[in-house]
Amino acid sequence: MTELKFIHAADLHLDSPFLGMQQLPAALWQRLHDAPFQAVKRLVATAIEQQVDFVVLVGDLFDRETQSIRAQVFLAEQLQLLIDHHISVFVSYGNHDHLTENHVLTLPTEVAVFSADVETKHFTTQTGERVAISGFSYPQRWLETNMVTHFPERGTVDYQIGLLHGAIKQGDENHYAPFTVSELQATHYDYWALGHIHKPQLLASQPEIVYAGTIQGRNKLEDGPHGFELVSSSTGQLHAEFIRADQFEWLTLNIQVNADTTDESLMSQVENAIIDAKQSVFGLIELQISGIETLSPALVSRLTDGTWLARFDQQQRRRYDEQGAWVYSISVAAPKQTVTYAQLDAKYWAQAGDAVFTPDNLQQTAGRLMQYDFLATHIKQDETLKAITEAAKTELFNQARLEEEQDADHQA
Ligand SMILES: [Mn+2]
Repeated sequence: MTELKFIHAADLHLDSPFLGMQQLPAALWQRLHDAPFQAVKRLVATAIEQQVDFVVLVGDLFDRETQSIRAQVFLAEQLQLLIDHHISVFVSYGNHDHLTENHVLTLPTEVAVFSADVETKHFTTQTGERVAISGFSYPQRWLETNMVTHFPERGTVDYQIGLLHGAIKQGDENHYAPFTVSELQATHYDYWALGHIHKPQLLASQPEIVYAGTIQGRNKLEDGPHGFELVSSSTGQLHAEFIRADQFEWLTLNIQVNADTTDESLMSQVENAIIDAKQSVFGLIELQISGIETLSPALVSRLTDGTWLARFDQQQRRRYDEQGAWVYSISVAAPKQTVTYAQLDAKYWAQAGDAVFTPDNLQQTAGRLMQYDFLATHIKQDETLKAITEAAKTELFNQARLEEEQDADHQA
C-alpha cells in the first residue's frame, strides 16, 4: 500500500528567454516561451489527479532574480490550486532565483519556503506517516560551502527527505553547494530530491538520489525528454517515476549527403527524415550534415551561411504544425579530408590547428563574455570547442576549393 506520494520537480526556469530562437515564426516562438508554463500546469494537474501528499520544488523556479509579474502571478496561482486541493508545497530557491526580499512575498502564505540555513519541516500524511523534509535556499548566486554537513541526522520519522540544489564536487570551481553521492548516502535519508542539473538522472538507488531535471529543455544541450518525478512509497522505500511534461524536445537529425545531392533533393530528404523521426512532442531540430566533401563548394557555402536554411524556412513555415517539427539550425560535420596547401607540410598544418584551437585561446577570445555565468559554462564545454574547430575546418576546406575553382575559371 502506498503510504506516501509526492512530486519532486526542480528548475522550472519560468521566463526563460529562449535567446537565439527569434527566427521562429512568431506563433511558434510564443508556444516555446509558454512551454515551461504549460509544463507546470501539467505538473499541477498530475498532482491533483494522483492526490499526492505534497510537492517539492528544488530551486530555480524562475530564470532570473527579477521575475516578470506574469511569471510570479502564474506560479502563485498554480501553487494556490495545489493548496486548494489540500496538497502542501515546499519550496527552496536556487542560484537563479536566490532569496531576495521581493519574491518570497509573492507565493501563497501556505507555501513552506526554506530559509538560507538548513531547516527541517514536518508533515504528517492522512494515514499518519510522519515525514521530515530538510532543505535550504540560496542566499546569493554562488554557494561554495558543502551544505550536506549542515543537514541534520535522520530523525525518528517514517520518511526523511533532503532537498538539495547543487552539483557534484569536481575540479576547483564548485559554486553550487558541492556534494558527493557518498555524503548523501551517509545521511541515511529515504530520498534526496536534487535540483540544478538540467538532465533528469538517477545518481544512486538506495536510497534514490535523483535530479528531476528542468521541466522543459531550453536549448540543444538540454535534449531528451523533460518533466518531473512522481515519488511513491512501496514497502517502506521511496521510488521515483519520471513523468514527461515538456512541450518541445531538442533533437539532432543526421543527414548523409552525396554527389547527387542538390538544394531541392536535400529539402525532400530532410522532410522525409522529419516524418520518420516524428514523435509525441514538437521537435526542435538541428540537422547534422555529413559527407559535404562530395558536394559542390557553392552548395556547402549555402549550407554554412544560412542561405539553404532560409529557403527551407519558406517550406517549413507552411508545414511545421502538421509535421510537429522545426529545423532551427544546421551543423556541418567537418570533411574527413583536410585542406592541402601544396607549400605547406600537412604535419605543420595539423600542429598549427592544435595550437590555435585550445580551451585557453577560446576563453581569451571570448574575453569579457566570460563574466556571464551561462556563457562561461557554454564556452568551457568540450562540445563548444569541438563545434568551433569543426566549423573552421569546414570553412577552410570550402574556401580552398572555391579558390581552386576560381583559379580554374581564370585559366579557362
Ligand atoms: Mn537551473
